[in-house]
Amino acid sequence: MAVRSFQARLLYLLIAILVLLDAGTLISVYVAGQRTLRNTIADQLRVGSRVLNRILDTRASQLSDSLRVLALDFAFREAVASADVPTITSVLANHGRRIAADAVVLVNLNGIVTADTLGGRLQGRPFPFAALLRSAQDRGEASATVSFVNRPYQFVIVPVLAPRPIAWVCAGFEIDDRVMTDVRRLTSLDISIWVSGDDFHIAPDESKYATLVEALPTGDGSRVNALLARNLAEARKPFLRLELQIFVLSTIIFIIAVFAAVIFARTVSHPLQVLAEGAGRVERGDYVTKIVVEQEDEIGHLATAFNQMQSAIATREDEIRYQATHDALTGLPNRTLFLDRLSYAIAGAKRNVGPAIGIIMMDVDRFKEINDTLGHQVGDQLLIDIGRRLEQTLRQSDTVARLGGDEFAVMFTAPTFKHAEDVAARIVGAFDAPIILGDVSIDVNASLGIALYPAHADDAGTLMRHADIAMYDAKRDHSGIAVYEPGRDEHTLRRLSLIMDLRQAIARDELELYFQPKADVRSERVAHAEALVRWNHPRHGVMRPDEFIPLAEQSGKISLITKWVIRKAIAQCAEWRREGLELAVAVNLSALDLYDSELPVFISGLLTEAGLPPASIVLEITESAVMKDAAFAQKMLADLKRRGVCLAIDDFGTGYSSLAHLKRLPVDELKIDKSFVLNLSEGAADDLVIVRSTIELGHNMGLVVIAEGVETAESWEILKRLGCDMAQGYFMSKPLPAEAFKAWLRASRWGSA
Ligand code: G
Ligand code: G
Ligand code: MN
Repeated sequence: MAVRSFQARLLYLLIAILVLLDAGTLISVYVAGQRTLRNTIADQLRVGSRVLNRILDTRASQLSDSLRVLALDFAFREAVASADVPTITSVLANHGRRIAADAVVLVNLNGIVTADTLGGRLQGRPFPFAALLRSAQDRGEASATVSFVNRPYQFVIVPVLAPRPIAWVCAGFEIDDRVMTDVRRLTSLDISIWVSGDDFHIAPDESKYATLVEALPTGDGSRVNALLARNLAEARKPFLRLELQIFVLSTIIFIIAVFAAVIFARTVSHPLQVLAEGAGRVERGDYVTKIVVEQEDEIGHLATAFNQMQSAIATREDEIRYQATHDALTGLPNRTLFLDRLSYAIAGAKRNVGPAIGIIMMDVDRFKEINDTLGHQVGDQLLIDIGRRLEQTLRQSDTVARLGGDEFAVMFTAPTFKHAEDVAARIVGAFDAPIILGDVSIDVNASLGIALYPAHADDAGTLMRHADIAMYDAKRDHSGIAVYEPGRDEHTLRRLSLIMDLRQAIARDELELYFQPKADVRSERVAHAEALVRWNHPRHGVMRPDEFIPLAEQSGKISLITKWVIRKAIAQCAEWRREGLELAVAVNLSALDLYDSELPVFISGLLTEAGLPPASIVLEITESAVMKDAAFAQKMLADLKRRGVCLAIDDFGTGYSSLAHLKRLPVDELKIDKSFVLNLSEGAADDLVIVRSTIELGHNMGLVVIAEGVETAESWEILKRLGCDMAQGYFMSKPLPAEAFKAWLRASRWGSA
């Protein structure tokens, strides 16, 4: 806006200058024109006056000439000499008519009129124009303009010579229209002549005429005046044309100049406008778009300075925004930013019907104590490390924030309820290992409150409040994790608290191995014992792996458990051996264990340590685990096989193994899943076909085939008939604790060697 008005002001200024210039030119042209006009008219009038005088002079001398001819006429002279008045009068009349004189008078040397053509009106009287006569006496002849019978006249007087003057002859001519016409013709002036004292008077309109009044010389009392007048309109005509031309020309120049001024104003104001737009962009928060002014002048420098200022503002604003949205200690987003992102995520989820969002609020237990006993520096460092662990536990796209004090919050997409639990479990898992600060080892326990969008709240603020409530529930119940009330079903809570408990299970020695016999079908003797883990939970009692192995897998605990089981199984195997029980012990591996590349070395190491032949350990891997990443599993199994460990495919028939893959796997045993075996004794024809063909398949591939889930003697018999190598099931024994297993084996017919 300001720039536009600058451009306008510049333009107005330029146009004003142009208008002044133009007006000045026109005015001076007009003034000069007027002056010239005035001078010209004055000249014309002066010239007119001269012309009039010249015409009168010429006329006078012409009249004198013709009068002289009369004066020389012999008969006339004789008549004068003889004072023959009638003859004289007749000659005067004749001659006067010839020369078109209006009056002819003969004057004697005494100045008395002796004859006239006026009917003797002047006869005997003194000649009325004494001055004229005197002048003629002085110079020989004379002429004058006079007032005669109140009319303007020209009178000439010449002597009658014989040879000396004997009289004067005088002729008068009225100054009539012919004189005026001559003057008008020669000067383009209007003229009128009158006798003063006469009422004859033209009153020329001064606005239309320029006039000059001339008193013609008479030499006698009365006056003859001539008025010369110039028509102003006419006189101005050429000037008007010139002025019009100049006006048109200057108008054209003016229009061109205005165009030029507009272009100039734009040129000058455009870079300013660009600067103003740039400033406007900065005001709107655009710190990226630079000003482009390709000028080397002051405006160019201004643009450069402006761009630098823009970057500086951007940097500073970034800093300020960072400080405003981040926690100074940990560098994590603060409550403001967390709330912001949460609102944004919820808005996005609402719009796109996107995935649900989960938040977890976490409060470090007994942080105040830690702070008070170990000092603020340790406390600060602890908070930093906690933030770091949280970040490492979560995905890059998740948000970890410090809300203040010892309170943290995380936000993540939670497509399912279970997903949120997994995240909580992972967080708990992240603090299994103590945080080491200098020479202090700090066990971090925290209370976690979970709340989900859209299940628990519709907006960010409410969701955070709900997570907060859940967190205090967790603190109060010492449950570690709590979900906001409406979603707090038994199952979830149990799972979550189990995850918490699992951390301590190994340390508190709550895990135990049970053993179930695998008997050789032909010899009817126990050949292997399958180790099956149990968890003696302080509150829930003996727990089966189906319930806690998946939790261990989710919370990253599975490899710890697998290693514990393997160590325990090998130890048990070695112990039995020392006691004279030669049994191979089977251990179940989780699908995740196949990714633990340390496992083969770990197992070999333990076997060597225990002094056991590698084949005394059988590793059972489910068919689906093997098929999940067949190439990877194959490598892992090959490694284990090279080390002499026995391998079995567990739950065979439940997955979809490709025979091609199966053929390539370096396994020794095939365990037919119990779902095909359990109903064999009830004459399930389908199962019989499957079991029979599986046994044949296994044998064709050179594998030992074992059936699990053998509960009856009939099933046993069928398997024996089908040529199955080994059997496992309640028909022989349920899984038993190590001591019970040993006792059973000693007492049972399956064990007596
Ligand atoms: O016998 P029981 O009902 O406890 O076994 C249930 C399931 O748990 C079985 O499929 C068995 O393979 C699995 N299982 C038992 N012990 C372990 C173990 O130590 N590790 C793993 N990964 N699975 C086990
Ligand atoms: O890992 P595997 O799937 O082989 O584990 C064997 C599982 O089968 C254990 O949970 C064990 O308790 C169970 N089991 C063993 N024998 C029998 C049986 O005869 N009947 C039934 N129903 N379950 C059995
Ligand atoms: Mn098994």
